[in-house]
Parts: sequence; structure tokens; C-alpha cells
Amino acid sequence: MMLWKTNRHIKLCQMMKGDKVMRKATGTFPISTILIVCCLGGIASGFSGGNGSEGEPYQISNKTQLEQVNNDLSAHYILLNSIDLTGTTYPQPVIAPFVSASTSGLTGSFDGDGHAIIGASVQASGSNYIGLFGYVRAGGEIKNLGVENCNMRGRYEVGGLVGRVSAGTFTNCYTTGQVNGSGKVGGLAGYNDGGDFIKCHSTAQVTSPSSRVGGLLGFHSNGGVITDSYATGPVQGTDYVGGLVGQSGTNGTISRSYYDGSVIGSGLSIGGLVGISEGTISDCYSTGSVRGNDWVGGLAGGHCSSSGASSYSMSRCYSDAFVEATSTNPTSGACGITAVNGGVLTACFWDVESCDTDVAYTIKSGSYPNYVYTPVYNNPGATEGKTTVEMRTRSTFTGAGWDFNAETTNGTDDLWHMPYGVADSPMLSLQRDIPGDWGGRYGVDTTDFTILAEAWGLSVGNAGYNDVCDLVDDDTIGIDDFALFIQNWLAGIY
Ligand SMILES: [Ca+2]
Ligand SMILES: [Ca+2]
Ligand SMILES: [Ca+2]
Repeated sequence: MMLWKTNRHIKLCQMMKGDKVMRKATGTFPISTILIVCCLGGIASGFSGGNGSEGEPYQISNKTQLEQVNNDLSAHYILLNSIDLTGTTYPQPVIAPFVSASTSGLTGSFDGDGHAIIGASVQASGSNYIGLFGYVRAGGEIKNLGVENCNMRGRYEVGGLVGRVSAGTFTNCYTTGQVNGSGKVGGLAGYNDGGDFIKCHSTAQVTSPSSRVGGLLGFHSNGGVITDSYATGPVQGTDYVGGLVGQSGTNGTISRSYYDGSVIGSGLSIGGLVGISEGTISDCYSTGSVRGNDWVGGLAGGHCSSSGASSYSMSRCYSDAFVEATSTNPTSGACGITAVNGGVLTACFWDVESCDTDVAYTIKSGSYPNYVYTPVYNNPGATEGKTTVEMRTRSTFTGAGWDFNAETTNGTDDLWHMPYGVADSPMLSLQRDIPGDWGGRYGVDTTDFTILAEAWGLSVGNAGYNDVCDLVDDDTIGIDDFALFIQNWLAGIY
């Protein structure tokens, strides 16, 4: 109802603007018009500051101001604090409900500035494009925003942060809570047509009675990018169900990202990372568990094209997930990498002990309903099954061209490292697991010391205060934090 009121208000405002112009021409200003024009000025300045420009975004500090974003979706906004929406149930997205592809949608920017929208509940099981934001299109940008303890329910294209994305950029955003929908459902976004997701994550529980369901995104395609991102929430659906992404279509790119959780699909094409992919995947991993009926894979349920794509690939990825299929099909059930492969695989590994199969993937031939699945086992250079001990050994990966820390032969981006202090499979550079390793290369060294020194003596609220350095959490960077830091000095450095 709130948004209906808002739309009505916009219409009213447009009518009155027209009225004002008309009366200005006649030199007449009725009191009612003057009052409403004053109200219009009040809406603009109803924010806590700013003028909506990129340099001076409108400042939002409460629920009413948050809802007023709908009055101008091309303006720029910044949160001054977290906002708790608990107790309000919205019948459509709080911001930017979808009206039409070209007339609605966020085209401005929304900067959470490290704050969160808490307890957003949108209950619209008969409607599409549901999330905190309904629709974001080209030029739209959301960054540094948490969506905590959300409860989103819609039909198609449902996400915790946003329902439908048609281009746009999402950086440093995360969601927690639960997301439900009838298809194209993701913890962060439901449907992505060409948008970029950078350093985003979701722990939301994602549930659907249908297909294209993912912990981060339900559907991802058309030049869209996911990088340095992850999901850990439980994911459940029927077909095309994946830990990170349900379906990654043509030209969808996923890199430097992972899933760690439980994926369950009652149907076909269930994967630890993606349900089905005909895009580009590199430097990713899946851990946890993957269970499905048929076409179940540690990384992808299907690595094959439904649109006739000629080139798609998966490079330097691994799975040490538990993989299980209920299908009695002896080959297309559980596979280490992907149940069905039609693309290019390079330097991918799976843990044969956790997966309990030595089939890397199958090649499908024949025609429905008499498909023949030919299993492929170790295929050096492409896919290799390893023991758990080998999966926890650095040289398994560096020998195959993976760009690790403390080596330059495979590159200097240092995307991977072995976990510190525990025996486990490799981790990505976005996962810093040593207290005190908050910057620079992996491990605790002088770069990290410099970051600590810059924040030294500062408390929360001080300019330059760096929360990441507050190892002993008392909102002040001091000797307590330094004591822990020094315990880990040079840890992880080879
Ligand atoms: Ca390297
Ligand atoms: Ca470091
Ligand atoms: Ca401290």
C-alpha cells in the first residue's frame, strides 16, 4: 500500500507541477497549489542532507526517507545508519518495484556505506521481480549494503537484495535471512541480465518448488559478472539448482568465488557451484554437500548448452563436496566435476573420497529418451580425481598452473592459498583466515603492520578508524589488538 501511495503521490505531484506551470502563465497562484508546491520542496529536503547528485547524495537515516527513494530512482543516495524495517510487511519491493523495462528501475546509486537494511519483508507470492529492490537497470548501482534477516517471497525473479537486474553494478553487498520464489530465485538476486556482482555474498536460505535456484543468483547471463563472491546458505529447488548460481547462461562469467553449504534438488542438474552452466567459470570451488535426483555434480550439475553456445569453459576449479544422487542411472548420477559435460575443462580437481565416485563427468549422446552417458575418469590436464590428502597439498594445484601466493610462475595475482593452521583444500584470496592479515599479500607482514599503525590509537567514530584492526573488539585500536597481531607475525608467509 505504501508504494501505491507513493506512486499516487508522484502522479499528484506531476499533475500539480503541470497546474503550477499553467497558472504561472496566467499569473494566478491558488493557495492549494502553493501549499502543495511547498510540500514538494519538503520531500526533496525531507532527507537528512544532500541534493541527490553523485557528489552530494541524499542522506537517509530513517524508514520514511528510505521509502522516498521511489520518488526519484535516478538520484543518488547514501545511508547514514542501519534501518530496521521489522514489523512492516510490504506487498511489493520497498524500492523500485518493476513497472516496465524502460520506465522503472533504479538508474541512480544507493550506497549503504557499510550499514544494513534489517528485517525487510516483502510478501508477494503472485508477483514477479521481488526483493528489497524490485528492478535495477543500466546505470544503477548498489554498494556497501547489507540486507539482514530479510524475508522475501515472490513468484519469478526473486532475490534478497534485488529481483531483476538488467545491467547495473553491485559491490560489497550481502544478504541474510530467507528468500522464496517459484523460479529464478537467488539469495542476493533472482535474475541477472548483464549486471556485475563484485565482492557480494549471501547466507540466506533459498527455497523454491521449481527451477533456477541459487545461493547467490537464480539466473545469470548475457555478459553478467560474478567475482570475489560467495554463498553459504542452504539451497533447495527442483531443476537447475546450484550453491552459487542456479543457471549461468551464455556469456555469464563467474570467477574467484565459492559455495560452502548444502544444495538439494529433487530433479535434474544439481551442482555445488552452479546447477547448469554454458558460461565461463574460473578459480572457483564448492564444498559442503550436493544432493539431487539425476545429473548431480560437485561443481556443476550440467556443463552443457541449452542455447547452442559453442564455447564455454571451467578452469582451475575444485570440489571437495559430498555428492549424492538418488537416480539409479549408474553414470549420470553423482559425478566429481559435472554430470554432463559439453564444454572445455582445464585443471579441475575433485576429492574422490568425499564424492565417492571416480567419474569426473559423462559425455551425453543419443536422443531423448534414450540418451547414452559415457563416463570419463581421470583426464590429466582437464579433470583429475584426488585423495583428500592430495586435495590438501599445495603442489597438486601449483603443479597445474593455479596462481597461488608465494609463487610467481603461475601469476602474481595470488588468487589461492592453503588454509592456515588446519589441513584443508585451498582457499581464495577473498578469504583471509589469519587474524592480522588484513591487507597486501596473504600472510601477516609489514603491509599489515602499516595498516595497523595507521589506525593506531583511534576509536570508532574517529577519522581513519579501521574496524578490521580491532582484533580484541572494544572499538579502539590499541595494545590489545597489537598483542594478538604480534602472535601471528609472519604467519602464512612462505
Ligand atoms: Ca602467484
Ligand atoms: Ca597480508
Ligand atoms: Ca581493540
